[in-house]
Amino acid sequence: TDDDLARDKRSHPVSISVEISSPTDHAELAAWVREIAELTKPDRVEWCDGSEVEWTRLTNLLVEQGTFKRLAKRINSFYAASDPSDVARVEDRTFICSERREDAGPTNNWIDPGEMRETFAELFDGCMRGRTMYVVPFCMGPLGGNISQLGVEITDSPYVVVSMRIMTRMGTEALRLIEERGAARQAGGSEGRASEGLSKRDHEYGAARQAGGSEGRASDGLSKRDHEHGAARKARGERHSDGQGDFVKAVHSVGAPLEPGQADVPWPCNQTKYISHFPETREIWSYGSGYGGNALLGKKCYALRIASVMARDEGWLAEHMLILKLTPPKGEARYVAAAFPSACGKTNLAMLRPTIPGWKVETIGDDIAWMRFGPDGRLYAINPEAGFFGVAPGTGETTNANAVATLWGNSIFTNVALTDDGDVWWEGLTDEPPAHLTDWKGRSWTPESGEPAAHPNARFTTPAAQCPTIAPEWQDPAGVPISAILFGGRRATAVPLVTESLSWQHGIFLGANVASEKTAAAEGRVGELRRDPFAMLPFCGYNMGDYFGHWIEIGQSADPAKLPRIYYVNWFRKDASGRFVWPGFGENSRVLKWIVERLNGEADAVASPIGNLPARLDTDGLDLSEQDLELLLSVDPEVWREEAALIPGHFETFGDHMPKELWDEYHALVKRLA
Ligand code: GTP
Ligand code: SPV
Ligand code: MN
Repeated sequence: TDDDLARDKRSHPVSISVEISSPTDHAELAAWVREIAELTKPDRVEWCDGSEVEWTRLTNLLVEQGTFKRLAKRINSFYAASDPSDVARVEDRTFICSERREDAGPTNNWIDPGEMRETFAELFDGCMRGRTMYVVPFCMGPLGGNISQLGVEITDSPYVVVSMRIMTRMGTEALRLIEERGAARQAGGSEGRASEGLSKRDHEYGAARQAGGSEGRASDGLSKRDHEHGAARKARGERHSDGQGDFVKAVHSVGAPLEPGQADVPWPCNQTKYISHFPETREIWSYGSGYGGNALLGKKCYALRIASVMARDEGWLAEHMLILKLTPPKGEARYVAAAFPSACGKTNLAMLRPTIPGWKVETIGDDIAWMRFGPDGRLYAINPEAGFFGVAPGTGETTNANAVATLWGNSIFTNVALTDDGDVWWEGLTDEPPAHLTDWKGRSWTPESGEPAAHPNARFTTPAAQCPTIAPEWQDPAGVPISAILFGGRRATAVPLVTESLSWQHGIFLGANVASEKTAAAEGRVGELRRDPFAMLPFCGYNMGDYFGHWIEIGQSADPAKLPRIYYVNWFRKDASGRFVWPGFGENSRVLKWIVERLNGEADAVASPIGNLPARLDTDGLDLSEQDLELLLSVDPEVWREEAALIPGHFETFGDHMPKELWDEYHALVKRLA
């Protein structure tokens, strides 16, 4: 607790000096590591190289400490049970510490950056005492790729280090890239970096935006945004010239210093938690939690919250999206990106096994997509991650056999249940549970126990390369060209199985209105409906109204014929008895088929007030009644007038940051519904 911490500090007013030998010639990096070590006062500092030797040493250490149990049944794999209070992202402890409150926007928690830094100066003072401080250089995206980005996470958690080794390109090679960037900057000033990191398309985009700004759009608030972008770009340029821009700085501590001789616990953490982001200086500071999204800082903190800000300033997109490759029986492969809120089916869709003959789905990514325009004017996406941090419950042979096959080894399982013979189990892995288990809280469990054996947000951490359906091009640094973007969420009512947007702008409108029933991926009440625009509510690093505007500008700067088409899907429609009407999972391939056929001009649609619906869906061999199909593919205008009536309240939250274009779409919808 805070009290303990305060007491702790009083009894140790010393500044422990740590021997830090830096294996890097990047002066700013070395200085920063020293600075953090002086603040946090660990017993040791270790630079991580990402090697197998290191992995073996750290996993052995984790087994010794009781954090990991080695699984007898899976090669090189481990079970971990977290502290029962540290099982999910903590959205109410997640902060965007922008200089101006307005830049965090109404959907983010904001703390003044100066105030936050003062708090951290206290909290982090001595917080790694008795522990090892690990320095983890990492690359998000294929090593050396143009869309890829670099970072360094400092952490006192070996669980985080070994997880980062699965989830990112971590270690020596990433460090070399940071050093190369530093050397290039010193040789060529800040221009070296600019031409390296930004494509020609970006420059055109910037120019188009400036031209647009002077074309008399001043009245609609866009010019204000443009000025802000300009200022941010300038600030970024300045940072680059002093070496601060070579990598994103991420500091993590579980917040549990150890007294000399004090025994550690299997899952150290602190009741006080802060997951804080400094968008202007591209920094992340995380305190008190060891859980994935709070502690693996390359993932949501960097690849979405910080990267969304970088993307805004540089004319690209950082999104909470899976990427899949879809090959029809005849014809060319298409790449699809899809944004669904946490625990709403991204991993499952990314690894889907089609039930329709001749169709093939391959996986590029399951959670995050970074997208930039390529030289041909199309939008190209990479998966910035190297592993999957997936929801375990509900993952089984019948739902996601490819995920199950990925998990054969080299994986970490957190908050699942343990079988008596040294394997893992969770609800949905098999139809019948084993007769006896140890549940995620370490208690003896039988099917009569009346509680799930695994936590509903239990997760596996596993290398993407092990996925049997991983696409050969998943590590292509240039990315893959996206043909369609899907939005969706859990909606028991109102929302059809699939809707095609009428235009890019209308597609943005659909994305801005995503609403979903809450899941266990974040702390809070499960089942409650909440708006989750673009599935980015917990992940957008700046004002969400500006974020909508950024998406609109992206479209306005592009050739409309080359933009992906936008769809809205809902696998979660329920009937009056509460049963899912759509079988989902592999059967979702039928919806993907309709989408591809639409892109190819081969399938018909019927107009509805909310968008285009399938004139016919391939349901051959599917056990689906006429009534069910009608429910899935129809729009009830009465229900939708009620849905529409909720939109102004949602949009008004964003005040004058809300783009006028989306209000236009709202009025057009109301007209179509009248
Ligand atoms: P995050 O990792 O939190 O971002 O989640 P995600 O979007 O990747 O969700 P995931 O694919 O892990 O699915 C979460 C839960 O939804 C699992 O329990 C799945 O079994 C369930 N689910 C996924 N797809 C479907 C579907 O098509 N129909 C139904 N009924 N459930 C699904
Ligand atoms: C999510 O919650 O969307 C996840 C898991 O993918 S976490 O990495 O914890 O954010
Ligand atoms: Mn996610």
